[in-house]
Amino acid sequence: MANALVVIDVQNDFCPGGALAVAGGDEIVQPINAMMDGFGAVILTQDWHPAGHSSFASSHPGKGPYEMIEMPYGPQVLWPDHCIQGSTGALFHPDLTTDRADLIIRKGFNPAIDSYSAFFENDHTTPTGLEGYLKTRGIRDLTLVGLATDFCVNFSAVDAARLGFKVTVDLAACRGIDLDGSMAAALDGMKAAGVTLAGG
Ligand code: VGL
Ligand code: ZN
Repeated sequence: MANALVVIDVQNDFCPGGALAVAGGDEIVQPINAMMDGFGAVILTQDWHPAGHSSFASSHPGKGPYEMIEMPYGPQVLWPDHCIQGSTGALFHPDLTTDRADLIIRKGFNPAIDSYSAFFENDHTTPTGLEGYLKTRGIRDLTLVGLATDFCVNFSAVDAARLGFKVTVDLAACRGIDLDGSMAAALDGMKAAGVTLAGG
């Protein structure tokens, strides 16, 4: 079966009680587990930042979380410290089925560049390797679920569509942050990129 379920960042810090909690983030865990048997491959992504990462507001004196800054690769939202390598917040939600994962891909480990997408860092050029992994396995058909709809799911889905994958985002198994209208923009952007939005 040449299809894959790509589960984006279902980690403690993006769930209620976490450092960058997404409302209802934990509600999607059981639905995602239930979807896994319908796919030939299951891939999990893990946001994985070194302490002091350039996307953290704490790394920019005078700046606060959710403010914008200009990075060499373009505008960047500043976030609360989250998903620090080795921390409890970076672990997958304890109820997420991880045994079914063929691959766990980590992203955001470059201190100077954020990485929302599972395919490219935020410079839109440095690859994570996921494209090669999927294509060499003959996987062309992707369903994306996870957190957050308007950031990492959105960037991953748009990149995947541009790379020629057939992409569905199952919105019933996603939750968003919605910063300054980012949810509506993300839904429009995904549609424009040719992503199929299901479960909304
Ligand atoms: C994410 C903000 C910062 C996400 C990751 O998983 O959507 N958002 N890092
Ligand atoms: Zn992050």
